[in-house]
Amino acid sequence: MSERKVIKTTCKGCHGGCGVLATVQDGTIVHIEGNPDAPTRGTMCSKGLSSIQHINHPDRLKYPLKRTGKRGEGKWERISWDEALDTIAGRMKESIEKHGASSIGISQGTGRGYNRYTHRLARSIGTANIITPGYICHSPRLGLYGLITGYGRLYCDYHGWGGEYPKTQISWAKQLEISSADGEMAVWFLNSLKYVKNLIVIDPRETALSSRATLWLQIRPGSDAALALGMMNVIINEGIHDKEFVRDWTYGFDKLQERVAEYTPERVSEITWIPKEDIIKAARLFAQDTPGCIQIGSSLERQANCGQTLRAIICLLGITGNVERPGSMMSWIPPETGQMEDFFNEIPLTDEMRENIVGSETFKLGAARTAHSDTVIKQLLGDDPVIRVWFSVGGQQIVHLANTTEVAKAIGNVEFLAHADQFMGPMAEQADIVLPAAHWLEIDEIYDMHPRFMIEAHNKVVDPPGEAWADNKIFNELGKRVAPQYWFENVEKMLDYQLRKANITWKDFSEMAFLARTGKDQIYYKYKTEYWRKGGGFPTPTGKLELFSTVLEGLGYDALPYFQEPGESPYSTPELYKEYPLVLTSGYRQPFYFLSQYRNLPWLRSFQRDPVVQMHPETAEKSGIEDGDWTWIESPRGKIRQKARLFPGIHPGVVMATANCFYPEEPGPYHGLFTSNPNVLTSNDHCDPMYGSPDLTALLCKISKAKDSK
Ligand SMILES: Nc1nc2c(c(=O)[nH]1)N[C@H]1C(S)=C(S)[C@@H](COP(=O)(O)OP(=O)(O)OC[C@H]3O[C@@H](n4cnc5c(=O)[nH]c(N)nc54)[C@H](O)[C@@H]3O)O[C@H]1N2
Ligand SMILES: Nc1nc2c(c(=O)[nH]1)N[C@H]1C(S)=C(S)[C@@H](COP(=O)(O)OP(=O)(O)OC[C@H]3O[C@@H](n4cnc5c(=O)[nH]c(N)nc54)[C@H](O)[C@@H]3O)O[C@H]1N2
Ligand code: SF4
Ligand SMILES: [Mo]
Repeated sequence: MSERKVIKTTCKGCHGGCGVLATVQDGTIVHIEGNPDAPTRGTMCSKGLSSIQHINHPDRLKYPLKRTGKRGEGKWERISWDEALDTIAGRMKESIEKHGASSIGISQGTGRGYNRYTHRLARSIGTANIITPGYICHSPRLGLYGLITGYGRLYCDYHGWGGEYPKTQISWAKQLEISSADGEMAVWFLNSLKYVKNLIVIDPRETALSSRATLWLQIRPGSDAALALGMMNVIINEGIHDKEFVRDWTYGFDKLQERVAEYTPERVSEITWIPKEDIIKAARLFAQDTPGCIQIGSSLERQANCGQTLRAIICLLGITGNVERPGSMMSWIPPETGQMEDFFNEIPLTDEMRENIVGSETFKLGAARTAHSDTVIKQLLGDDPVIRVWFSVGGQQIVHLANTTEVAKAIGNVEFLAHADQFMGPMAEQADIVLPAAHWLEIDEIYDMHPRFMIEAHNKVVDPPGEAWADNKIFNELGKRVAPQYWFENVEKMLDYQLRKANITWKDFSEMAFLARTGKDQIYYKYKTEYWRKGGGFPTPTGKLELFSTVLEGLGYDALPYFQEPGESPYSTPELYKEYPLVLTSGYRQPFYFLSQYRNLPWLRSFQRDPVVQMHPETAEKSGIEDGDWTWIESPRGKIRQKARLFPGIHPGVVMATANCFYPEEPGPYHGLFTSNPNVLTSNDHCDPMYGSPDLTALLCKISKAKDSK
């Protein structure tokens, strides 16, 4: 038998991070399992474990392709990498000459470990028009945490390195055990539950976590800011806030006290549909059983009031002293390499780039470093769009943005679109050039999805199919053509450069598999040291944790948190509510899919063939819907079909649709994009004033039984 070799690597089948042992024989992977010595302790999920099926999938893109027919007609011709990259670079240069660098949009989907390349490519050519779903996923949290810590990354301290685990944990619109998202891994969180005293789940649906929680608050989607304000009302009125921390380290407590007085438990109960007693109980547990942390989920960021929701939650953390204390919210110090984000931050964002960001005049926080996607779309429907050349790597705006009908039309109007992916999905179908991208088992790369306390190595285990390239190679080779001074002779040199501060090379790191700063190497209570600021304090204009935000005030926003109804809701649009009597939310990550991915993998598809909409049995009965029926879900924008799943754990006034879905097996160019995707129903007209986030997870709908299936 020929030799078997075990290679250590890292999975990014989701936002990633599980350490992996991959066994290869004769250039083929024969086995995959978790690496017990990695920080993720050998755990892996179904998505990572299905990677052998993924890499060998017959539909993998293998060669660069050039469109030969009309856009979306599905006629392609194989071309060389040189022709593909020369064409893209040529179109970029032409557009820069005619319309300026801001006419180039660089896009990605959710983070897949290459965010730093998207940003570096953009900045290296002089544009900050980066189109990402960040403004509906994670960035609002980071931006608003940034008002406190200057840096913007606060994570739940699940690790116990400071001698304590969180005693009270709030899981707020989050299924961490499934989604492993946003800098955390399920395994760390699940381990911390051994030590937790109170687990509070805030979710309109019963979840795996709510069934074991001390308290489950079944909230109306989109009303979370009111809940946070109501909890603060209770805490401050009962005098159970952290008085010492508030006195010494916060700014604007009196003004906050005045503001939260408006949010009595009675009023908040009406707004949120949560019993008053439960609001009071949650407030008391969180304030009194400290330390505590709040794991925020991105459902809160896919709403047009997300900025103030997050501000309110942050103030709740502030008045309970749950920042930088062991077992509370921590901002981790990176390993010796420094933050991998330095790779793009070292190219300054100039005033010119900033001024030309699409949407920056309106959404002062959301479009401060990246473009506002919905404005990009609206402009593309008009005569004079800013974005002319769009370079897209992973991520399908056509699937993930609000109002699919408009988005599909807009993307069809882009002057020139190139897209790099592993498969031909609805976004790739719209492109002029398609580039084949490698899978994580086929690349050498430093993995740093979310800057945290560790970085990990993706080590190439097998060759990619055909001529597919690693994304980092695609960025580097395109970068060399458009802004050579910022790019590298080859990928290895580029990786060495990113590791230089730790005095190691890519070869060293590849063998190490990960580099982490853990335990005693982390510093708690940074505000009591000079870590952030000479003489101590928070890195804010006042040196304090700003409950009243001087930065927001300066930008012309309300400096104190408040609650605002979603654009469409039982209370903001009562007339519409008569016709559309249910609140619709979407998302609820499933363990076997990652957004639109993996529906083409037979094993994963077997867990849930069709997208399902969860509804309460009483709600279904009113419309004559039975479990398993195909069901119409309608909003003023359109209608889609999903299969009904009757679920007593969901609020009877709420339905939950599966998001980011199309049918890879259906014909192009859209692959069933309009059949079941909830974004056919969502609106891009009401957006959060700070971040520009539209209401993807809080709108109105009606349901009825569909006669036919798809
Ligand atoms: N397996 C898997 N993992 C994933 C993903 C995936 O598709 N599959 N997607 C990745 C991505 S991009 C992201 S952003 C993360 C998201 O990960 P999470 O933030 O955990 O996201 P969801 O599971 O969509 O939503 C969490 C919970 O929010 C609830 N919810 C919906 N609306 C509201 C509301 O208005 N208020 C409150 N309080 N709760 C609400 C839902 O019922 C759901 O149980 O997961 C990442 N990880
Ligand atoms: N209604 C509603 N809309 C939503 C959401 C919701 O919950 N409800 N969630 C929102 C959120 S949080 C997010 S983050 C977005 C996500 O939206 P996207 O990130 O755009 O997700 P996908 O549509 O799955 O597109 C991902 C694409 O990247 C490709 N891909 C995967 N890995 C790689 C890789 O390593 N390299 C390359 N080149 N390509 C790769 C996949 O094949 C796929 O085509 O959707 C948002 N839209
Ligand atoms: S949780 Fe994410 S990183 Fe871990 S095995 Fe699953 S897909 Fe891979
Ligand atoms: Mo996301």
